[in-house]
Amino acid sequence: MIIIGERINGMFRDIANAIRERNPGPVQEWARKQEAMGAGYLDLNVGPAVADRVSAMKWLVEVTQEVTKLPLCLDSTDYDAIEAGLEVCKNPAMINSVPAVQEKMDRVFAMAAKYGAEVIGLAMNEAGIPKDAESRVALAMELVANCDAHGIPLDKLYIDPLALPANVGQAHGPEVFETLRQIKLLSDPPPKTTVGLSNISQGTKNRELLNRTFAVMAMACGLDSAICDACDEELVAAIATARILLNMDIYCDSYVDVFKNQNK
Ligand code: THG
Repeated sequence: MIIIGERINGMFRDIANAIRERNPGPVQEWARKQEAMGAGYLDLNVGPAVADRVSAMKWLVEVTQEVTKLPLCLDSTDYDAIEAGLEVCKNPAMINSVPAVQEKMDRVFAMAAKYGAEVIGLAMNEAGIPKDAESRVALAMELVANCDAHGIPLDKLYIDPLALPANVGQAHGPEVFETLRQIKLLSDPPPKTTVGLSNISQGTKNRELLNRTFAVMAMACGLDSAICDACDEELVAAIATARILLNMDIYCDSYVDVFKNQNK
């Protein structure tokens, strides 16, 4: 399972300040730290409070690329900001994200085809996030059809069934797991899957335990990636361990890497 590091997000005060002051230090420090912990992508989100999202996203991409070659996951509901980021990305990026809303899919999949980007498609539409797995899968199918219509290989599409905080959306948990299982039956090759892992524990106690328990349960349902805290060592260890138990690492590489400095 691929870790998409969540930390370069204006939701965090240090990153919000860094963006406002155009101070690359904290952004580059988190980029290096997340890469060292094994992140495969870095999520970049300018946050809710920024004045000019277009120039902020462009700046985030530029300063992040100065210190890492990791692919970037451009996280915004402002597609002008995403496009500004794509224009300056040196490597193919991931667009985060598009709901199953026709005019948004038209713009985002066209942009993805133009820039060779991967896309996260959200299992939601104008009516919001459905309660049950069946409706989430129906929206995933719309995303698959639109992705295919733009000639984008389906394994460049990541479906996000949308994980909600366990304290307000407990009933969604089993529906998310069932959605993950069914998505793998939608097409050949099937789309990939992702989830915003830390959503699960927002506003709860014992956040790390909820996050890592959800991660391994979702992995058993076929989760391919997660936007998550790459610097949570216990989470990284749990993911590496689940990879072994799911026979994803023939040579147990990620397990050996994570535990190489321990003699237990
Ligand atoms: N799906 C997709 N993209 C996403 C999400 C998703 N991007 C954003 C988000 N959800 C995933 N990223 C985060 C990042 C941080 C937190 C949760 C999800 C988080 N932040 C602390 C909090 O809210 O308590 C902030 C604490 C602080 O301010 O220090 O939990 O679902 N496709």
